Amino acid sequence: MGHLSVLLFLLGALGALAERCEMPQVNSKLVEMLGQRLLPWMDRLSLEELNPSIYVGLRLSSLQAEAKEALYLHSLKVHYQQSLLGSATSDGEDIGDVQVKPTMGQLALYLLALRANWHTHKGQPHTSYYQYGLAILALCVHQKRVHDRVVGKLLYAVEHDQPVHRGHLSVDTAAIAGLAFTCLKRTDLNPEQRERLTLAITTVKEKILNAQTPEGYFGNIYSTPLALQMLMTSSMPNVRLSLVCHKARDALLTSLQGRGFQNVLMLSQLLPVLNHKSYVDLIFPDCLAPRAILEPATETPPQPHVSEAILVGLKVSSFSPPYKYSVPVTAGASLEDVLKEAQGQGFTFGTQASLSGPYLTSVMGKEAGEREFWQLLQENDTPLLQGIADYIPKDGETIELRLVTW
Ligand code: B12
Repeated sequence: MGHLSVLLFLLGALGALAERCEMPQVNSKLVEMLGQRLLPWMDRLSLEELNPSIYVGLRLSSLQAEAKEALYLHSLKVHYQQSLLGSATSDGEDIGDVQVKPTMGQLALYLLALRANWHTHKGQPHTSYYQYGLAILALCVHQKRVHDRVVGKLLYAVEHDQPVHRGHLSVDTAAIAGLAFTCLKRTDLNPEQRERLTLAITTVKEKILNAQTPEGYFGNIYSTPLALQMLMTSSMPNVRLSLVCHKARDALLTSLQGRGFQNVLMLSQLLPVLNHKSYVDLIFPDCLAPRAILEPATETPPQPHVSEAILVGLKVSSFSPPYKYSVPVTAGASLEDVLKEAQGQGFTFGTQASLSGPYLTSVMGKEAGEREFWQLLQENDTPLLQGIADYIPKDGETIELRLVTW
């Protein structure tokens, strides 16, 4: 055997060891049903409800909302251009409840949305690493080079294990950083960082894989879509990636049977995965891929038994004396409904609209400060995996609101 044949043989053998994270085909009816949950949001064009993540998720899915997509993108452009012009002149002042200046992450999602509009081909911490990574990713898919120092900061964070939240690795943050690194590697926009990028991509993947739970999730149910987006981007030697990803997919599919993916932002991160796509595919979007036209859902979802009255405990220990009250609500009420109901009983709270829904910003007049947030906890000190609008408390359950640092 000549040297070349030996080399080819060795490469072949290595290739055989390297496994890819491939998502097996998902039932198209299920995908359609998930898309139908997004569809009504395409008609919500008010400033508060516009959400660039929805547009990106749909465009990377196997579904399309025809003319609604163009109108949605147009509304995004009008809103973001106005708010950017506004922020240039008003220095990010708030007008009523509406924040004029978009955050780095919202801007990043907007840039991803512009890129996801591949028919026209037209077309940046005092922040979390998630939004920092999202911004680098968004600029990268637009093939806009950022300074090595900017990339270096995110690389350093991953190399030194910084995207952690209260002692735990934030899988979502690691995944977004990994997607940004993958994009930078593919576009070779920062050639000086090539080696560090390659190593950091491997580090992120290993961290995500180590975070797999016995059920199959990476981190938790809601970080799994972004984790899968990241794992799907390339093969890994010596890792049973396909097995690992199958397990994650099965866990996701099981959760889809329940109330798992009601949140529209979560859906927008999941749909690309079910279509074997990641945000990195926005470097070269596949304009020719067929996408099924979404029709509104005809079946009405089963209505909960609304008449049943339940009691939900509400606890705020951050005050002395601590606040504790049993709130009467009807079964199926959200945690937000519980908070509203408690308002008549000496309780007050404030929220701010976000892409994930209403975010609890203040409790009993106490605003969460810089790097603080009002955490939502179950009795055994377990943080809720859903926000106030999505979480449906059970009869007799007590929810604690606790001011913590992040
Ligand atoms: C960073 C982050 C946080 C930070 C936000 C602070 C900050 N200034 O960055 C902190 C640690 C405070 C946080 C808190 C919570 N978070 Co959080 N968070 C994220 C993360 C990693 C990125 C969000 C982001 O920057 N998006 C990009 C920008 C452009 O969008 P944005 O809308 O402008 O971002 C704002 C909102 O997302 C808001 N926010 C952050 N988390 C949550 C959660 C909910 C439910 C809502 C309504 C808003 C919200 O803070 C962002 C910055 O202002 C996402 C991961 C993901 N996959 O999306 C999880 C994520 C959104 N969070 C989640 C959860 C569950 C929570 C908590 C409810 C946890 C708890 N038990 O208390 C709380 C919110 C409680 C409340 N007060 O309402 C889940 C939501 C799942 C779901 N079903 O919707 C996610 C997906 C993480 C996960 N995998 O479990 N979070």
